[in-house]
Amino acid sequence: MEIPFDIEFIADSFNLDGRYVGYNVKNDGHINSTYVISFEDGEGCSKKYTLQKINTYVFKDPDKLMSNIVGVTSHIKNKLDDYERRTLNFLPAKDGKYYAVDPNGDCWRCYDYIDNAYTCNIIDSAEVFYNAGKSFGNFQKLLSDYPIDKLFETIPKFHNTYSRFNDFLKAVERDASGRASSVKDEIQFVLDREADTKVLLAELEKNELPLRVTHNDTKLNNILFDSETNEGICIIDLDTVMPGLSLYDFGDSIRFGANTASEDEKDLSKVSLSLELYEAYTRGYLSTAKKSLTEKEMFYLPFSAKLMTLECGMRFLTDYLDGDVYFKTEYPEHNLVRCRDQFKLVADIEKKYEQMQEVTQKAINED
Ligand code: GN1
Ligand code: MG
Repeated sequence: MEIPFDIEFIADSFNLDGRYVGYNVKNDGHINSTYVISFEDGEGCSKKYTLQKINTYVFKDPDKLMSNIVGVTSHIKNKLDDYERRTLNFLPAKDGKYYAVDPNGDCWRCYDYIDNAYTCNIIDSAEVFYNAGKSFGNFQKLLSDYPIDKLFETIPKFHNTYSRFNDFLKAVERDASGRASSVKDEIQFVLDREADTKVLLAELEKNELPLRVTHNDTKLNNILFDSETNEGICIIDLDTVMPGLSLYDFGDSIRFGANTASEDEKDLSKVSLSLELYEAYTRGYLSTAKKSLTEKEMFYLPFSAKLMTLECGMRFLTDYLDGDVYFKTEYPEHNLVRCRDQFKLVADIEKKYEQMQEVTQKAINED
């Protein structure tokens, strides 16, 4: 585990009430490092905050990043009465900026911790996944009138799958880690699907699919669920909120949440697409988002699940070839395990594609 810089010292860059008590590490994401810090007032009351080190290798411009996030959370806040538990509340540092820089040059941000809520990495209840779909559908709806031109592209071409494909080809060519010869089957798996990487981009170019404000990282563990009601209350990890296709968000949710195994399961026989979970998410998502979606967007829902899974697997493989420079890894083959997991899921989606189309049509017709 990474040894954090003095957390108390960093916390002191923000105006936080009470006396610092300690911190816990949160191990959810592959990009940023997250700590929950506790404070206490004189009378035994405690208050928690989330302190997060921004990964500036991935997000090169923290000012633009925080401008997007504060803009979007303020927009949501203005629309909701019970916003305290429904959107993140970022706290300015003492100098007024929404992040603080430590003596090592690392950037940190801080927001109120939302209590009595949980995140999940794997789901076995269709009801919770229905609620996940409802939450991301609602997020899309809340931001449907957010001015797209106020958003910075924090990671250019983030879900441009064809551009990701070309990055992958370059990584194969460079072979920086000397691993390319050991992953020939995985490389071929991607090459066989080059045509898929261009489908949605071609529709966007023809104006057949609309550009929207999207989250772009709609993993199940980016939703906070209420501990009592299991309702999805708050969407978190807003770093990649950018202009995008609604299909990126739908597809990425299915990729992660409708997998019967975790994203880094080594036993590939456990990896498959659960049609039951696919159906639950689709119904939940359409219950909140359907009115704002076009026919074409709905037509591509099953395809987006395949595409986002392929893209993510390709990114893990690219990073494996590059020598694990982007995603946090816990052991040397971690990115390869993740890649194989994603490709197994792509293959299973291809097998179940017609059934996914039928389920989707049924959910569209439902009202
Ligand atoms: C990263 O930060 P986290 O773990 O929620 C990544 C996503 C990938 C995901 C794969 C900024 O998300 O794009 O889909 O890992 N985020 C970034 O699990 O690259
Ligand atoms: Mg996350």
